[in-house]
Amino acid sequence: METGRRFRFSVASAVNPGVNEPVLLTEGFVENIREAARMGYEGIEIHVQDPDAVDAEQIRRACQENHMNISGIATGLAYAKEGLCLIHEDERIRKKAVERLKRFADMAARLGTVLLIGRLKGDIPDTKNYTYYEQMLAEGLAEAAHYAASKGVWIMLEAINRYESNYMNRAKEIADFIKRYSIPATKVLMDVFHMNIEEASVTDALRDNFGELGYFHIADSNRMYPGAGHAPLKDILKTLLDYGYSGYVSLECLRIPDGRTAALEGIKYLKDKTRQ
Ligand code: LER
Ligand code: MN
Repeated sequence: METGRRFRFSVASAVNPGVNEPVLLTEGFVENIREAARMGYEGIEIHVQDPDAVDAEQIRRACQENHMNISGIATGLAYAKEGLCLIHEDERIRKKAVERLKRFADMAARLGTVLLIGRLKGDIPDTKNYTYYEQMLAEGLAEAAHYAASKGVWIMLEAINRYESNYMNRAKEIADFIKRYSIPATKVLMDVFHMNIEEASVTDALRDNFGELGYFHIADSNRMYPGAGHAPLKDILKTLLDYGYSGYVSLECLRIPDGRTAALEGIKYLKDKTRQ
């Protein structure tokens, strides 16, 4: 088994996020990039509501100057702040969600990164009509994914817990959905916080679905920084090492006691537990 670390660490960031958004660096984009680099992260994840309101060129330059990469652009703020959703009853809102994803894909292409989609898949209002909504999700996502693929951009579809989205909460369900509907250029985003709620075993789910894994969110069981809870993080990191994972492991957790401390404690733990 290969054990050298091929994956890179990144940290979630946003400008002026809500108190419970799981992002750690919360100044302007440029300052967040500098701070992540100073802390020893190899990438930074940016949470954005509307890509048209963001200066992507400034972000690109800041990355270049600080030898940093954007690990991914998270899209959930478009759901949290505007209610955009791929299975909304109102067709105009569904269309707006797809159009927004295309603009996100343009931004991702400019920054050489991927799109992270989780909350935009929304809640099924009537689970008796499950297939109807699943098909609706597949239709919207396929349109966005075809557009993204034409720009060379991949989508990472996240398995999020039942309290944030009431369907497809486990890694295998996301992987099966992508295959069943032949959604192009799309892989699975696994997040320890959600997996700890939904999976029988986080490490088994990771192993069983490793072939479909494209991006990984890390936090401890209580969504605090790694080392502050009881998730089996040592086993999880060992599995990622053993399987030769080569994507990003991105720290997405709560600002407890504060974002800076959590980001510093997190990178210390992650580097320590993956040192060869
Ligand atoms: C987004 O990556 C995520 O994990 C959600 O739980 C944010 O609320
Ligand atoms: Mn996540």
